[in-house]
Amino acid sequence: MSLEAIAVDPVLVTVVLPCLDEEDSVGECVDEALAALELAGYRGEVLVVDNNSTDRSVEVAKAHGARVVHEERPGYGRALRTGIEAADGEIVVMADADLTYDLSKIARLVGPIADGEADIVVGERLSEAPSSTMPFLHRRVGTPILTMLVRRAAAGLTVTDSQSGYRAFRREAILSLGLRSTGMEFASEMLILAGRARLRVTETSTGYRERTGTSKLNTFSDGWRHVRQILLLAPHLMLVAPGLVLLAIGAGLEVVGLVDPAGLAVGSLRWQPSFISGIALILGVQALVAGFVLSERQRALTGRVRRRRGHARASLPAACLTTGFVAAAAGIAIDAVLFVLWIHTNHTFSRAIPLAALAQSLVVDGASLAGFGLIYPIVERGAIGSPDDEDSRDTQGRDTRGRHDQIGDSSRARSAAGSATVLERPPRRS
Ligand SMILES: Nc1nc2c(ncn2[C@@H]2O[C@H](COP(=O)(O)OP(=O)(O)OP(=O)(O)O)[C@@H](O)[C@H]2O)c(=O)[nH]1
Ligand SMILES: [Mg+2]
Repeated sequence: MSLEAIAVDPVLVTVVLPCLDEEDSVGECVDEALAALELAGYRGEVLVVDNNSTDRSVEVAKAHGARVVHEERPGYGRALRTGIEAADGEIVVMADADLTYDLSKIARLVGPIADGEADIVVGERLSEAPSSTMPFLHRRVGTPILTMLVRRAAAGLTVTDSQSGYRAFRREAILSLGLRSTGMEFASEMLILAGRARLRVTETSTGYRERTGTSKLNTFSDGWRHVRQILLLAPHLMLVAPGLVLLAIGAGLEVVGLVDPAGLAVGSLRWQPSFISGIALILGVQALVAGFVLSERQRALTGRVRRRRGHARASLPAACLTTGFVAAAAGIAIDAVLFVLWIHTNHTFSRAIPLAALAQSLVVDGASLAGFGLIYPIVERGAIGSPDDEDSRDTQGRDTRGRHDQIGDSSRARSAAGSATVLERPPRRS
């Protein structure tokens, strides 16, 4: 093929395969992907992203015609981010190098994107996967729960398998999301941010095959990384909403305790709701405070700080400090009254228990709120008197700390061709 022909006919599809010690399967994956691209008539390449594999993965991948990128820093998400940045194609397909995804079905994923009908197409695994391909815990517990959370965090996304690692997308659209995760939680982060950016996300069934070689997935630590990622991106979902529910339950049970101080009859026993009410009120406030802190950090990192609301936010710590002191003082006052009544009367005051529970919640919640109001402005500004305080905000007041390490960052893209990442191209297949 002449140089002119290559110039007018650029690579359309890059298949990115993160690879860590997959010598037994990576070659077959590369073959399958190249054959599928050829069959579909797409000009394409296969890009294997290696993370210091200790076996012959790199050698095998190159021998089968893949371009290989070395990423020094570990992690599935990190490898994919490097691969997407290094991809030549305007459409990227991501998959595993372990033969689980049927790469002969690449056209099903690429087609809607090439036709301009979607920005991301997810290869759904569960409906056509034999039960032997996935542990029960992943299929019936982990994937459905994470998918439910991802869908809610992404506002309106309709995918049924958020944990599939077989996806095709417009490279530019994904770069514009500024993905930052380094591990398996990359899969959740991509869909949540894509949903929020109103990218067109669709799904097509691609099945799932039994893995060759050893899994790199750790059910619990990687599961937790997903949950943590969703928590950070959607604190309203996992902290603010549960916090409000707990507050409502706590307040409701406190009223029940005051109305009927003898407690509720449960069979031959009586249940005193004041204790659980105190716990719910305390946990509810803690969840709200944590949710607020996380959503503020999230807004700052994504630059979604609006000037008009900035004043309301600035006064919030002061409001928390005042409310906290008032609540704690009210709790102490109730305790003092109960103490005086206890000293001066010889019988137990019937509403003493619900009132003592309320006083306890007010003191703990008040102290938490006041502590938050006191500490938050200091934490938000960074170290007290830090000379970098001013430097960490850009001209629109956005927090720029930590923003360098995200996909699509141009300086990082440049370094990808430099020290951390070394690109190696095999001779092009004719
Ligand atoms: N480059 C690189 N690749 C990784 C890393 N961790 C995992 N991979 C690759 O990413 C893909 C996904 O990892 P898997 O172990 O298959 O995880 P999984 O698909 O969630 O789990 P299984 O269902 O057991 O396959 C595989 O091709 C791995 O070789 C890493 O740290 N660096
Ligand atoms: Mg896999």
